[in-house]
Amino acid sequence: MSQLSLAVDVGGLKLRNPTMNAAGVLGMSSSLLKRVYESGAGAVLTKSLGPTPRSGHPNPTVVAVEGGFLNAMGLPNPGAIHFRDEIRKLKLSGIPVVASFFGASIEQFVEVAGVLAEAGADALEINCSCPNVGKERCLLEADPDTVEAVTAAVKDATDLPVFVKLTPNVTDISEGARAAERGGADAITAINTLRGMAVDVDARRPVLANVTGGLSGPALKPVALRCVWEVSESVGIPVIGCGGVSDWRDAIEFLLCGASAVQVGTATATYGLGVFHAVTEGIRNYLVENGFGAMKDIVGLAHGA
Ligand code: RRO
Repeated sequence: MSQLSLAVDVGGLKLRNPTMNAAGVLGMSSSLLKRVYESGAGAVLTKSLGPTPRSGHPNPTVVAVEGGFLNAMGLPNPGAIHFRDEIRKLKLSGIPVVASFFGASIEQFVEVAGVLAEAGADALEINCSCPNVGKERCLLEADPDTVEAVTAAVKDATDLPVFVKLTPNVTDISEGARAAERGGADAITAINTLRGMAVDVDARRPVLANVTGGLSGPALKPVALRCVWEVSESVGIPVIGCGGVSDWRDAIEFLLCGASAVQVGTATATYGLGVFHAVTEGIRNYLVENGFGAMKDIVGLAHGA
């Protein structure tokens, strides 16, 4: 096996390879995230953390659908302050940590960012794209002006790289991407889940207690690829692809569309943690077999010269 390096710098965050777990997947404890890193991820992401503990929505919160899952977790999390020790434990092991976080106001975003930076996070991912809660709890699918203002306020409050995770539940995702870039974002994560629903024909009711949820998994991949394509044509900062990455071919598709790194979520449930090693080694083999000397050589290649 060739040892071509897959190391990458994503908006100032240096990674040994371009894979991470998606926020919300396996991010509830340092022990799980340590396993993610030991399984080969380049960095780990926490579950989205807010200013106070939240228990989330009532069950059922997850349902398997054609090509993936619908979730309506409702932002369950222990609160940023209670998660500080988990971040510290990961840092003691030298693991790059991206802290995903949210707030109901710009002030809350800034407050939580401060807690996570102080705990030792290496980068922050602003979640202003949760599909499952109202605007009063998270700046839901935030409009471009709000994305810009939140990003600028967080960037003012910290020296850490700041990623902004965007929602696909808008007409034009490039507006949100440009707004994040104007606010000073160091990278864009595209995309969060796509709103959908499932119906139980026997109960004649929606399956999820929340009625709607966010679609993840292979069914989301074509939408995510399109979003990465459009975002990478709209901004000059790196893009992190997220949505339906299950194997190395999916990852290569995202890189060709303009992503510099990928996040893996649903596939960890389908294939287990071995997916990180399989994706990175598959990328490495693809580069070597096709005569590329570095990963950056294929980022955005599908856009043409
Ligand atoms: O917790 C959730 O319901 C959730 C979040 Br915060 C998110 O960003 N995306 C998602 O699909 N679910």
